[in-house]
Parts: sequence; C-alpha cells; structure tokens
Amino acid sequence: MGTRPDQRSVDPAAAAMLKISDREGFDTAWSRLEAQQPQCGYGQLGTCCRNCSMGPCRIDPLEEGPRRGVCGANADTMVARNLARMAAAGASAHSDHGRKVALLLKDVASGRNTDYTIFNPDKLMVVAARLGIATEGRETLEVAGDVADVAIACFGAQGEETIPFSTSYMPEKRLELLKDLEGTLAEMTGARIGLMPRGIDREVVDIMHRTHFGCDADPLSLVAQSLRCSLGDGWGGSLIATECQDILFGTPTVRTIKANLGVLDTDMVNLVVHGHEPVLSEKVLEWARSPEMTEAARAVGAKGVNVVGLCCTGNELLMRQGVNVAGNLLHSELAIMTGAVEAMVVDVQCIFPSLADLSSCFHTRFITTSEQTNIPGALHIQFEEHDANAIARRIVQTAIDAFPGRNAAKVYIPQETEEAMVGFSVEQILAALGGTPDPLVEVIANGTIKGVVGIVGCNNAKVQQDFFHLSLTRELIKRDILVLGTGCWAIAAAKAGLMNLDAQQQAGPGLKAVCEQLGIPPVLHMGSCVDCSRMLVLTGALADHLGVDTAALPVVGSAPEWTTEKAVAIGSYFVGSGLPVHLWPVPPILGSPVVTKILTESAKDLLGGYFFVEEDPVATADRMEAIIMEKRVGLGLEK
Ligand code: MSK
Repeated sequence: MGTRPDQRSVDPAAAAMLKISDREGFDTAWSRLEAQQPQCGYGQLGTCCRNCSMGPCRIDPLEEGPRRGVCGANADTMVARNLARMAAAGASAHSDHGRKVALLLKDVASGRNTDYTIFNPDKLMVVAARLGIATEGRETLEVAGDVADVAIACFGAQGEETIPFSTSYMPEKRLELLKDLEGTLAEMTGARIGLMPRGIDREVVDIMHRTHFGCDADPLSLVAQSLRCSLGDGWGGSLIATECQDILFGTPTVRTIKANLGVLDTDMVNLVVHGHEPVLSEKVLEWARSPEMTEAARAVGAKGVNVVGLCCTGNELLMRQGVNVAGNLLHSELAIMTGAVEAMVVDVQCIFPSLADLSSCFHTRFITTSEQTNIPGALHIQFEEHDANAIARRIVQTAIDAFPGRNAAKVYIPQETEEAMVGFSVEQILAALGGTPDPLVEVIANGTIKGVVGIVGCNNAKVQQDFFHLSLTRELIKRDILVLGTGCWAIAAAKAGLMNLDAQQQAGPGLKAVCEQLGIPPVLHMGSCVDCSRMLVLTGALADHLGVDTAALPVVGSAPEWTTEKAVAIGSYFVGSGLPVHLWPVPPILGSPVVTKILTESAKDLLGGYFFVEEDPVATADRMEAIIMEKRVGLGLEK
C-alpha cells in the first residue's frame, strides 16, 4: 500500500490490524481502492449511461466530445436518471427490510409464527393509535394484526393517495407544504409532479420506469421523483421497520456497551453478526446465551459464546440488548484478520463479498443467511422466520464447532475498546427530558444549545476511516450544538469515546451543562440506518410542538463518509423533510450544472431542505453553525 495504516484510519485498532494486513498481504477495501486508481471520471460526474444497448454513452464535461448520447439524452438527463436509480436502490433496501418485519408481525399476530412474540405491547398500542386503529378493549394480537395490515398495505398501494404511515407521522406543516408543492410544480412545468409518497413499491417502480430508455428526460421531474421515492422510504419503509421492530423486540432504552475490536474475547467462541436486520440476530443472541449452547462451548474448551455486532445489525443489538459492537463498515475485514472470529453471520446490505475469501485464510465460518445475499465461498444457512429457533441454534453450533480449529499463532486482538451510552430512541430522549420536548425547546430557545445536527452513514475507503465523523462531531459539540445520529457514524463516535459521560468535557459550556444535568453524553446514538426514521420523528415532534415547519428548525443533517445508495435515499428524505444536508464525498452529479443547481439551490426555495458539499470538517461545522444561526434568527431567537 502507498499509504501508512494510520493514514487509512484514525482508529488505532484499525491501524494495528492494517499493519498485519500489509505484512501478510491481505486484500482490503483500501488496497482494492488503490488498485482501482485512477477511477472513471465520467462515473464520478454521473455523465455515463448504459440504460440501453445503443450505449454505453458518455459526455465529456469539458465539451470536447459529443454533447448527447445516441438517443439524444444530454448530461442533465443522464445525471438525474443515475441519481434517481441510486435513490430507488437505497429506498428498496430499507423498505424491503421494513416489509419483512411487517410480514413477521402479521405472522406473529395470526399465530402462524410462534418463534417470536410481541415483546412491546405498549409501543404497539401507541403505533396503532397513531394510525387511527382502535385499541380500546382489544386483544394485543388483534391490534397487532391490524397494524401489520396497514404496514403491509403501504408497500403495495396502487392508488394516488399518500400512504397512511406518512400521513400519520409527518408533521402537520410539512405535510401541507409537500401537498401544496404539487400545484407549484405543475405551474412551473405544466406536468403532474407529486412529492407525497404513494405505495412504497410503486415509487421505486416509477423510477425504474421513468428512467427506462425513452421516458423522462426532465432533470426536475427526475429529481422530484427521487425525493418522492425517498420520502416513501423515510416516512414509509424505514419507519415501518423501526416501529415494527420496536413492537417485536422492544423500544431501545439507555444502556452502556463497549465498542471496538477489543470486544472480541480470546477465551470465548466469537460470533460476529453483521448486516442490518435484527430478526435473525435477535434469535442468534438468544441461543448463544442459552445454557445449552454455553455448555456446548465449554465442551470445546471455550468459556461461552460471545456475540458481538458489526455495522447496523450491531446497532440494532446494542440498542435493544446491550450487545458490544466490534466496529463499523471498514472493520468487517479487520475483525476476521484478528484470527479470533469463529463465525461471521450476515443477513443483508453492506457485506463485502471479499469476506468469503478472507475467511478461508482462517478457521472462520462465513455464514450467509438471506436469499438476497448469496456470496460464493460462503456457507449458506438459509434463514426462515417460521423456523427461527432451529436455524439460529444450528448457526450458533456451527460457530462452536469452529472453535477447536482456531490457530493461536494467528490470533491478534487489539485491546482498544471504549464505553458508550447508547439506546436513545425518541421515547428515551423524551423520558430524559421529563416526558415532553419543552426542556429541549427551552435550552434551544435561550441559546444554551444552538441547534441540533443529525449525522448518518457509512465509512468510505476514500476518506480516512472515521476522520470526518469524529472531527465534525467534536467541532460541533464544542460549539454547543447537540449531535445525534445513526449507522456507522454512531459506531465511530462510540469507538472514540464520544458517547460516554467523559465526552461532556469536550462540549461547549452550554451543551456541557445540559448534558451534566440530564446525565447524558453530548453525542446520542439513535440506532441503525433504518432508525434515521427516529430522527425524522423527533424533528417532526419538535416542529409540531412549536407549530412551525421542520425547515424552520435549527437542525441540519450530514453524511460525511457516505458510501451506499441507501445514504442517497436518506439524504434525499431529509432534504424532502426540510433539512439542509451536508455530503462528503461529492455525489456523482457535478456533470450536470442543472441537477446540481436543483439540489443545492432550487430545493432550498421550494422545500427548505437542500444539499451542500464540503470536504473539510471545520469548514463543514462553520457552514452548519451559520445555517443554524440563520434559522435561529428566522425563529426570532436571535437578532
Ligand atoms: S451499515 S449503510 S455502511 S451506515 Fe447501515 Fe454502515 Fe452505511 Fe451500511
């Protein structure tokens, strides 16, 4: 590698593992990125199209080549179509996750699945009431069946109406604004361009249709449909995932966990769960903790089974069950290189195919479980919800069976871990505030806290791992801006100790005082990628409480090390919900000045939310603080 390990990651545990990786010659995301240089400039600008077989076509932004593809599509059309397809793929991943949980809830309610139960009937009743479903005097399973029916219907709805999850959860003024925009956009373009999500699946299909050869060529309507589809993710699919998971597995509560590779234990069978869906990992955890499996582990010389998480499966388990987390996206290969992982069990999304080859260099069983994530070289144990206990037991036993094959000479576990206070669901945040948003509103109104930034997203090998996440977070809390978020950002913050109470010392005087009074860190873990819906719900609650639109709030979003198409959908539904959103790296849109202008300027006029790009964390914090101060002036909180 041309770069030192500490240039690739700011995490000392990662740097230690990368030294081993360089010495042993293991392939990693970093080495593969290096091998890909120089990367395609057309792809980076978004000006290549392979949507038909007359292509692939590309447009040179320096205007030295053809200005149109074979069909006549120009750079604006290409960029907008490519962006729309990214949003559709991202929304599909989140929403398909939500669908599976809704279907499981239905099966539990009807008695078809007895391997799971309704763990949280209180949340069920709250969700039902919000959806207008009668709860008074009704059996839990009956209400659960009705909630599941409404959720399932949101995916396949065929009409023009907005899905009930969106109408029931969106804050009032945002709902009105998005409805009214249909008229505004019709006046601007003469076309019917809606933003309120109809059926979740329909919005994805709409994008695939309108980006098909010979359909929509207008960058404005293509961007609008990207937003609509993404809003169907945020206020639909992801929200359904979060709410149904809370009903089935419990609403997260505040607890303390440990984060980083040091959570792997030399004396235990280490079973790493990775991916996104807790339906499998909850069961694996249950079985790993069972007396039967503990005994089986002891029989092979281990002290027990140590389940730890990675990425968002890790976030789901830490939020509800207090399970330690081994790391974020770029730690997935590093965890296997410790030589101490008996099994890495994956479900869907963010799973490098390289993990299969890498596992074969060790005794590690790399176990895929989803029909949607088949990886050559993996051991596939198909997970079926209706047979969850038997399959989870088999998976744990497979990990235990691998333990005797561990080669002690190959084991190196970096000892780094940090404690993190996690589990800040909206319910827990409100509970910490005494049951009402009033205290938060008050400290924002009197300037003790200037505003709130929600950070989401991934690691990206193009950015020094965790550097942007941590620098930006530290810079913001120093300025009395509360930071909360999800996904791999949250794990980065946990690994760096920003989620323990000592981190209060890094906050500005106002934020520090508030955190000390409430007994919370200045950086709040709100969950996994689908739990970005929790941030929407919290923002909506603040807006409704103040009787303003979300765009008026001193709240900004960021995805500073984004990687996946899901991040495009998340950023888009934040923008559609009225929030300014920072992105780094640059999304593939710069090949079209028109699309760039729509997303960074016109969106601000129409929606209040818009994207901005900035590569330096301090400059990003400066920009965010300026936006927050502007919003504060708008609310009459500053002169
Ligand atoms: S796991 S989507 S790398 S946050 Fe949700 Fe991390 Fe991004 Fe995957």
